[in-house]
Amino acid sequence: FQKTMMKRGAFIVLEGLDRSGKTTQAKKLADWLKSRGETVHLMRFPDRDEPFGKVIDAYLKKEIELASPQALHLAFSLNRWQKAGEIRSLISLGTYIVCDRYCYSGVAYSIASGLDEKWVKCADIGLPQPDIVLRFDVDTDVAAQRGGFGDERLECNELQKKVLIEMKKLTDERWKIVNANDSMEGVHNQRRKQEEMGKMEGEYSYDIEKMS
Ligand code: 2DT
Repeated sequence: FQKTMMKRGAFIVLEGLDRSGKTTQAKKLADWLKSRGETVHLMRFPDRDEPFGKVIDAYLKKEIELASPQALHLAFSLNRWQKAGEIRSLISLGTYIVCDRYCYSGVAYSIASGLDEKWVKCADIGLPQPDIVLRFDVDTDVAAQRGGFGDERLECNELQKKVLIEMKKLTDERWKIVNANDSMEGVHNQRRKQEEMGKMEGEYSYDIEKMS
């Protein structure tokens, strides 16, 4: 008998500080992949439409309080777990997922906010693992020129510096660093070259082993 083989897609995560331009770049990357004939699904975390994401959204907008930073951390993680099945099936159907933030933001922000590193990493173990993580690095003065912070919680310079330190600690060989100080097009071209290096063809594992 003949077995039909379907090409798997890929799971591409963009991480970086606020105002590093990753949301814009996620869209540009998605358009570029589409222009090459791929099926692409844009995703972002927190996904503010999902039930736990609605709680996160209300908290970030200072509409509600949460009883503990641990509760907030778990809400961010639950928000991802709610999407885990969808991520797996989209990839197995050949879709490219371009995802603005993932568990690395979860871990980095929570550790930067003072939570225990070991505890923080547990909640995300077993989530679908990205094929590649692009880290958008931006200097704080360049970021400042791109406009001020909004009104949401977690938007403050002091926290951002700590987040960057934690994010760097999570960086391993699957990550690519993008110099996000460049212009919008410059950043896009850097990142495109990285995709063309063929990093996304490797074996795929669902477990975030590195985080255990
Ligand atoms: P956006 O500005 O990208 O919507 O993010 N955050 C995000 C966490 O603290 N933990 C997480 O797991 C995730 C995904 C980063 C809103 C803020 O939420 C932070 C900024």
